[in-house]
Amino acid sequence: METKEISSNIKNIIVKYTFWGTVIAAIIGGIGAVVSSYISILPRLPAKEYIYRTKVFADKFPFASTDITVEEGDEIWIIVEGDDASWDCTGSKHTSPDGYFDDKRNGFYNPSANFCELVGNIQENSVSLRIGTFENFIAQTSGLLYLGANDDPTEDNNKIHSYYLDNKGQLSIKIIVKKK
Ligand SMILES: [Ca+2]
Repeated sequence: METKEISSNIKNIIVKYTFWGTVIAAIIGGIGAVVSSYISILPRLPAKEYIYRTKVFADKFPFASTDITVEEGDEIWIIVEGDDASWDCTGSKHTSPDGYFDDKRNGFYNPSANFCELVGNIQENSVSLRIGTFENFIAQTSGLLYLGANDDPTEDNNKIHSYYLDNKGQLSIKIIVKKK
């Protein structure tokens, strides 16, 4: 009788220790799993993104700075806000930020873009950009981002940039810069 009771108590103690041992092992294992999952998540965290809002005026030349400095390799989205956004580069004919359809002219600020298309450049190297209503690109140079309307920048009758003077309207622009 005596022997049986003792062995029974020992068995209970062993069971108790085994139970807590399993719990502690599970907790340590759990912490380890959490830590390792964080380590695997870290390299996949999203890169830093900056969102800006600005206005661009059709009659402004030289173009106004957006005060946004981009760096070579940054991914950039330029989005004109508003479904019916429009401006005017003739004084009498509105157009979307994509400009007057298929109206490209030599001597314009950007000859490969439509007349009155939203265009821009990145200073100091002055890399020219076609934007229109929406554009997504990787910056090929570093510098300040300038935006404006594509029109004729030549001087006329001693009036500086007179072809910009009849332009009307402005666009609300959202710019997203995702750092490389
Ligand atoms: Ca004009």
